[in-house]
Amino acid sequence: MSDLPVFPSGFVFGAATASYQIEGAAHEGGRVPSIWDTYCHTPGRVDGDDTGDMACDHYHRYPEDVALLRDLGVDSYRFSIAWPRVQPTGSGPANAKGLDFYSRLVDELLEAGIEPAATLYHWDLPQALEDQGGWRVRETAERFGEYAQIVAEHLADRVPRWITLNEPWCSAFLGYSVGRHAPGAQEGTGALDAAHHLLVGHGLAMKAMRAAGVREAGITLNLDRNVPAHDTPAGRAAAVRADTQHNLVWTEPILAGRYPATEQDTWGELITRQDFRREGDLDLIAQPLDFLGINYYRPIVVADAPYREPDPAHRVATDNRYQEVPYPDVRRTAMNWPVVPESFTDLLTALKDTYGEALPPIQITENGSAEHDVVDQDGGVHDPDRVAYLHSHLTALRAAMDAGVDVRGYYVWSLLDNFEWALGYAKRFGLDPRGVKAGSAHQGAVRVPAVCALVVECVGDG
Ligand code: IFM
Repeated sequence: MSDLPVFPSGFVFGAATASYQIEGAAHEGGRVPSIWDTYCHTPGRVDGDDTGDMACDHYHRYPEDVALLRDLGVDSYRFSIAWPRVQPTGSGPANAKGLDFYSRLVDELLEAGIEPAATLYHWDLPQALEDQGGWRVRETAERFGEYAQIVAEHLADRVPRWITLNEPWCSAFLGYSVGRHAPGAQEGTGALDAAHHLLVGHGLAMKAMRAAGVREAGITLNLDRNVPAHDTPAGRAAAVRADTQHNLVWTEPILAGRYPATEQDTWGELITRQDFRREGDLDLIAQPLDFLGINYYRPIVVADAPYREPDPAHRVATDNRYQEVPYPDVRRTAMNWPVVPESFTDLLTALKDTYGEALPPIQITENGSAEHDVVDQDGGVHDPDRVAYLHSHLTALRAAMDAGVDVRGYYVWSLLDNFEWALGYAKRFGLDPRGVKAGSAHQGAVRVPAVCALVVECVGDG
């Protein structure tokens, strides 16, 4: 490809996955159920009643997957550690077999010349902790700090880059308000408690990782670009409420050491009770980061709307007087997400404008697209839509860097087609079609490596 953007030498290109989405081996090596096992095994929760029981069988096939990464030519691999494998009930001593699995994976990566980047929490909370209140209760944050200590002490010498939480928005709001992610709750204050305890857990994990001597530590947020549908005072205020719920609830405490000034307008009566916040929490949450991880996929257009539930006693935390409206006239991915690469540039430059020097270097820890891939007559998946998506988003990323945003790396989501949460296996984000359902036309297909070429060709020495 001739018009590929060129990135500075030292810029990290990688691919990402998450434990429950690829590992399988749900009952092996001492692993016990997480909230996602429970959720998937509750009929009707996940499309097709799919589960992560087997997923891509990465637990057994990780050497093949590391070989794929090596052939792809990436510098780094971002994976997540399953808490219920390492500390099955979420407290007490470590499970040696669980730690050993990740130790073997890390060694295999290092031998292949690939830098490991580990996420401590990509949503698989031990079910035993959910039974005691889950993220609604502060004890879960404390347990998370202890788990972080166990893992970091074991792997800090070989894993240079660490991420505390992946997309806490999904854990708090999809999990405890929308109910479309495990544990499937639909609550008001419970979800706000969860958001705060995730932040506290992040702070405790940062402390534990620093004590264990990790080289680089940060958090990954799925920041959204919330665009007002109408350029009116009401339309702009609705976009600010969406921004508060999606972004500011995390970026304000983490980057600026304060709670969002707009939280009262966003949550009204639900945020009046603040006993979940303790003195000293903001200092814990706002510890310096070595990088901010950002997962970015699409913009969201929002319009002003009344509460869906007028009675605050029955209102969920994501009912904030706005509604999403369709993005006009653009291509959509198989997730029905609009493809608007320039909004990626806008998100990053706006973040820089807002936080200035307080914004740490950025790692794009996920970006990619699910597409309606077709297996061609030659048995290959030629991926034109995914190639176009990645190409345009890498160009948009480079534009943000040219505008002064300090971005150090980019990880494609995802290495493998895998378990896409409540949507099961129907949505394919992978550079490799491993995680497809048995019997699907995609089984055994070979992905033509245009995407791979795209990733490695972008590195120049500018
Ligand atoms: O598959 C997910 C991933 O687990 C978290 N970020 C978004 C991806 C695509 O939906």
